Amino acid sequence: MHNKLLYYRLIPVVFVLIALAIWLQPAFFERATGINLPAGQQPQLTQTLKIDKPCIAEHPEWRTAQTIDGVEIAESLLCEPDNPDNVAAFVLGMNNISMRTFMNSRIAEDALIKGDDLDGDGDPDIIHIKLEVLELNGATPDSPGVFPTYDIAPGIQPGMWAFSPKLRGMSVKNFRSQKANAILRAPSPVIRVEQGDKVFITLENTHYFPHTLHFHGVDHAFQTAAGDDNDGVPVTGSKPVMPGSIRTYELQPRHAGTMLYHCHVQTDKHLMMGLNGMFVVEENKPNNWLQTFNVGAGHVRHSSVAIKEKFDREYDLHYQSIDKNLAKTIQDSNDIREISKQMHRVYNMSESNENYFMLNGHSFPYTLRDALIIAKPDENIKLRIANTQHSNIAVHIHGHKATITDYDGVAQNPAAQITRDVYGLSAAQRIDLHLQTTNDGLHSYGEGVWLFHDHVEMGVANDGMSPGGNIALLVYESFLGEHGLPKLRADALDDVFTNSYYAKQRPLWGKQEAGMLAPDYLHIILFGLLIGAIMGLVLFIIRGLRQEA
Ligand SMILES: [Cu+2]
Repeated sequence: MHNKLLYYRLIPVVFVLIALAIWLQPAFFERATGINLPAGQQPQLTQTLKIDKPCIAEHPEWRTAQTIDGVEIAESLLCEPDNPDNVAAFVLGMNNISMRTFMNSRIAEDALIKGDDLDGDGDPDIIHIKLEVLELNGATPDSPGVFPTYDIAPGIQPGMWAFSPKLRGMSVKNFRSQKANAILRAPSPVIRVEQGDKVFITLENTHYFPHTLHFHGVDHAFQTAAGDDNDGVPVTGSKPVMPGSIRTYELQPRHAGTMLYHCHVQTDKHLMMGLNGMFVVEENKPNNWLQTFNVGAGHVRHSSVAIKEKFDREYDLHYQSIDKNLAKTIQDSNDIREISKQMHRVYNMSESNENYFMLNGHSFPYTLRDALIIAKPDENIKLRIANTQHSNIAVHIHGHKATITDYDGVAQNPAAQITRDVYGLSAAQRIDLHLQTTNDGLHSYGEGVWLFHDHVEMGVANDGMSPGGNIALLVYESFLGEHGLPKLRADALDDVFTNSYYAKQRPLWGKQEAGMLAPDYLHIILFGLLIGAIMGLVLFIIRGLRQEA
């Protein structure tokens, strides 16, 4: 009788072993080793996996050099060039363009007004600019997805805000598309004015949060002529520009250089959400009709007179980063009170990470569409670089050493200018580079497809998946293919132009599922031993109980 109790007591042990065996079951274990997506990436999992075309070539006619309303617009060999009608409108002002140009742009008629020539040198000196605040990839009550969509890389749609020249019409491409139209994009546009211009910048706050404009490094008085806030800091000036209201800032910059502008309301979050842009003050020159906006940064297709005197090409390079958890706060709810609570009280910036790194509003591989530096041998190229990330950047150009001519918008004494191949920029810093493509073993090592990227390595990944982030290319024209993409190995981009790669569902080498890399022999052996132990124990119990009976 005593022994029979012992055999019954062994039965729960069998169940424990069975539970252990189920836990160790090889198939189950392989599923569990599949890479789990971080919370911020969950929406991508529900998308259909798709492979992108490296270049969509939507507007090949936008690439050629052309003259619109008398404005000369340089050729852009990029796969996704900007709309030349917008460039013409940004040079002349909405009040000086033809109806055809106006209809081909998506800009509001009061977004940019160019007025009197005060100094009589042939160009307008009174500039009225209207900016609004727009949201990308935000929550919408109309559908479970985000709206309007803006992919920084394949399948990656973080929530963002951007200043924009005041737009006209729909925020999307057309009635059948949820995609943001080409002007509504990251980063906030580069703004260009001339030394001595009287500039009036009106912020029309079309957004649900208060915002301001602060002109970082740009010569401006603390107060406007009427005594209103002109520095954009809610603590030292007026209350911020509340939703639905407007404020006009006034400046007449005396000093030329590469500067910034950004929102100064809870700057830690609003800046990282995308409310920052480059602000360039050009030297005063006769007949200097400037391209007031460079939407999305990148190639400047109508440079100033002073730049054309010294350089063959000019590029704006704007580095930005995104914390996926901060970006997600505007996607989780349609309720402004809830977004405000999550963003400003629950979210803790001191525990933040940067997950996505962008150059001119895109992360690799989309940087290949619109953020290339295209060059020819023996050229002089002007690069304006701004860092609006939290972290430092160390921009490195392969095959070249460029000269830093200006720091934070102030020219460096030519005798003290430094030529190097890594350019460090702390948060909010700017440098101007003179890139020479003379093949002399110092300034250039010759023609090719040369990488340029942040050498702080987390910057060259999309949420840890590399290659990604701010990787871009310096491509010589002789190495450029027909659609504005560099001539590369035929399958070089197959793996990265797919949303499954950045959703972490596809390994870099091979085409298998990421979760099925190799059998786990230790667990298979343990599983086998456990099954053996269970069977042995069951037989032992049955045999013992029979003997007792
Ligand atoms: Cu703001």
